[in-house]
Amino acid sequence: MFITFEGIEGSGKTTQARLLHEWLIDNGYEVILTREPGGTPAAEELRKFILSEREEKFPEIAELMLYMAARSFHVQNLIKPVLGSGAIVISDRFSDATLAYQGYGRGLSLKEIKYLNNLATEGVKPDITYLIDVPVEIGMSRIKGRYHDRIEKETLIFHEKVRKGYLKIASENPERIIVIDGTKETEEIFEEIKKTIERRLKNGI
Ligand code: T5A
Repeated sequence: MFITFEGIEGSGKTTQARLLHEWLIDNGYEVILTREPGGTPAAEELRKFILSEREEKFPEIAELMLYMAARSFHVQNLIKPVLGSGAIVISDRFSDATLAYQGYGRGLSLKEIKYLNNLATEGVKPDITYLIDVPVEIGMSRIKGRYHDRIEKETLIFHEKVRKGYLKIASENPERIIVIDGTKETEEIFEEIKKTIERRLKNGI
């Protein structure tokens, strides 16, 4: 089973991905928690490159290609082998993030991103995606005061576009993407996630 978590900055997706990881381990499942960009040594190096400030202009196309390159390392060297071994993979962000950020946020072609995603993922798709949805002001207020990377420093308008993009992607993939109200308490959100996962595990997906 391949589970992904998505959402804007400060939505609480990392918190929920960690809780689910712990809960599955406690229940005897073999499961790994990974993230994008990152997850393998090469992809983590690319993450540092992508998210750090540079003196020269960072072309949007270069950004897109680097996310895809990181995804390719991640899929080939970690996600595919682990899924192949029968274990569960939880990824904090995956291909929907590129559609939301580079597509809806930056305005790059959705069609081209879908094509590149298909190449980078080798057709690997999540079985379930949790979109933790919060208004941008709430997400931003939660991460106030900590270091902000290159993408987090984008304008509120950019993050609004990303949020709307995520909701659009969810409306187009209702069988895969579960939208969760991320403004609730952490424990309440996790109870909701746990219920859907228990059902899926019982039904064998
Ligand atoms: N990106 C990524 C792209 O542009 N394209 C791509 O293709 C991909 C893969 C990656 C960056 O790259 C971009 C998106 C990102 O800008 P990241 O590390 O995944 O970076 O992204 P972040 O959004 O920065 O991840 P964070 O871990 O910072 O944020 P989360 O996961 O949304 O939030 P979390 O769980 O760490 O929580 C943030 C704070 O809120 C609190 C937590 O305790 C924490 O302090 N919190 C809550 N507070 C109240 N109520 C709740 N329910 C709470 N849940 C958590």
